[in-house]
Amino acid sequence: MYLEKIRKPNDIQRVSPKNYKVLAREIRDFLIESVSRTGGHLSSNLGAVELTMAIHLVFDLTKDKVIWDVGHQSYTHKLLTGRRDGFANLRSFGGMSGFPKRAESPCDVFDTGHSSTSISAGVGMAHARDLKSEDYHVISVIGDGALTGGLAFEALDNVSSVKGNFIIVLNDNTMSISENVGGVSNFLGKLRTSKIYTGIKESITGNLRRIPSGDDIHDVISNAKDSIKQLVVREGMMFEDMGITYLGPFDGHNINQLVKAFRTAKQAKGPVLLHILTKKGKGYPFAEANPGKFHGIDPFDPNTGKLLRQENPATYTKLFSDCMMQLGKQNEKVVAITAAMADGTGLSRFSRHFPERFFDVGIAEAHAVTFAAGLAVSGMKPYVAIYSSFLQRAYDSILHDVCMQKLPVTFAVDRAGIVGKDGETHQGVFDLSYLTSMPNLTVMAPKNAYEFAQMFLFSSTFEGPLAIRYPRGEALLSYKSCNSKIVYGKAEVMKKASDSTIALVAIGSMVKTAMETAERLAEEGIEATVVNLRFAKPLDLECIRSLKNYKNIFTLEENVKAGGIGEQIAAYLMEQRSRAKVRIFAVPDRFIPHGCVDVLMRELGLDTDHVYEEALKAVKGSKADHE
Ligand SMILES: Cc1ncc(C[n+]2csc(CCOP(=O)(O)OP(=O)(O)O)c2C)c(N)n1
Repeated sequence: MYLEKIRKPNDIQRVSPKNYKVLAREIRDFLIESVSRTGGHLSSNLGAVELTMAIHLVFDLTKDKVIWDVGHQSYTHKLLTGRRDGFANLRSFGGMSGFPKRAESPCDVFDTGHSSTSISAGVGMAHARDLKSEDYHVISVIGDGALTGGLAFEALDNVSSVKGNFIIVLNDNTMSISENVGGVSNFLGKLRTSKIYTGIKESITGNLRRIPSGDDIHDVISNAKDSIKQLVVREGMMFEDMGITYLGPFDGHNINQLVKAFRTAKQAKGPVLLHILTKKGKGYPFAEANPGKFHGIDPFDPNTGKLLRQENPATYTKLFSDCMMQLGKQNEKVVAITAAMADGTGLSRFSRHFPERFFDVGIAEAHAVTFAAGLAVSGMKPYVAIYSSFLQRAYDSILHDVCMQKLPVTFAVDRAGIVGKDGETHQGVFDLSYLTSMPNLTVMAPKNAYEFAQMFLFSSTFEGPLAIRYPRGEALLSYKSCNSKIVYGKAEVMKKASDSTIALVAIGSMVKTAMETAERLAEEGIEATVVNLRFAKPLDLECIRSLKNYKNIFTLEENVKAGGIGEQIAAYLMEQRSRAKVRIFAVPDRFIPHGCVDVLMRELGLDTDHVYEEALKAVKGSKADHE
């Protein structure tokens, strides 16, 4: 076992070249076995094994800096920097993160999770190095999917300002989570397959084969560059014209070729782009055949590739898929937009039935929203489905392009609230705050599956900007009987107490917690009023005013406290001169790490047990005050 001998950064450099292939196989076997137990990102990691090994063989990971775009492909990097034991608790609370974390290792130089940041951060690091006259290499590893993000292009535009060595590794597997689409993908496709490109490839490999060590390397690079300049296809010239030396494409599973390519790139002055072709899921037939399924996967049987726990069909995402089918059939103006997440958001079915009304714009959330604004201003009825944390990318587009012009765009904000194992970068806990701060935007959150469907029905005739936020996972089927008709801006009173001891005012997923708390209080002979807000904006002020004389008002939301519904309700009650003791249950002012949703909710004090205990204390406290 060569992998066992790798206990710290640079240990891989002691492995003899003749054993590289065996080590690659060991890494793949380890990853498949380990991810099959814990779940995690598999396909992208299997594709990046040789690429990562080559980086670790050529660079000094104790000082050179590698930035992993998105970071979901960094498992081999974790293994090669001595974190093998961490895989036993990958992505569980207190365990190792599934993404690069500076707090986890000095070899993780930049935290990632959201796409397309690596070149920007790399350009910054390279400039800092040069300004401080320091000596290390900066390498940004970006996928062809992440390259569709606008931020990556903004960085490319700025790359030529770097005078020292800066390496961009383009890990091109033709896939985003699913098939990569759009102009960038077409452009890379041409670069991969053009006849002239074969000439370049041979020419470069020829040069690489001749690469000696030491000073002669510069001649080799300039020879390689000249031959590229002569032979490069128009597409490769795009990088060259931006001041970036284009080298490639290279076979991303040929470790010896990759090592040579990195050695060449390491010697270059200024920015170099290495175009590396990989296969997503490489070396595990089930993942090669279905890379999308194994992109991010729950625990599975490694022998069959089957999930250990069958997926629950009744997720909110699945319901959204059903709603979109219905809306698409009813109204031919309905169009659906995703930013490279057709499967994740549930839009795949819509895309098959209404291909001409479906748009995958790539990992480009801001563009997705402004594009939707363009569709809406021209008479279409766009639905933009984006996960809560990724929608942060589109803040200004929602505000400036949709809300200011009151355009009828509906945002399906999936994965809102605590999402669990992807951790800090993926928790969807800011949307209620930033969305409710936007004039003209209506913001709703359903308590259960039935209300979810009603809200999308409501959206079909609604004529302004609208966001519907809902959590990851299973859709709640309880409280069916509580479903009153949705009226704009109106909350639903689910339980009305005969006294004014305590009211629980909740939104979305937290309505269940409020109802469970009320049921347990009832067992103690305490009556509680429960309000399901439905609308985070506009808040039902009439309903909130009616609670003004309550002794205790608890607000519950799966969102940060700052700017959330609790603070807004408390401010309103204060204006109304209410004497109620308001207690806000919300996500605290810190980034929430990875872990199971239940565990995290307990940690945050947002579980029923905690709310109930606090409610009991509050009620007893107010009785004591009274006596
Ligand atoms: C801003 C943002 N939007 C969406 C995602 C979800 N996402 C994670 S990985 C991925 C695809 C990345 O494709 P690529 O860069 O080609 O890497 P690969 O997985 O193919 O190696 C997407 C869309 C994200 N992480 N960040």
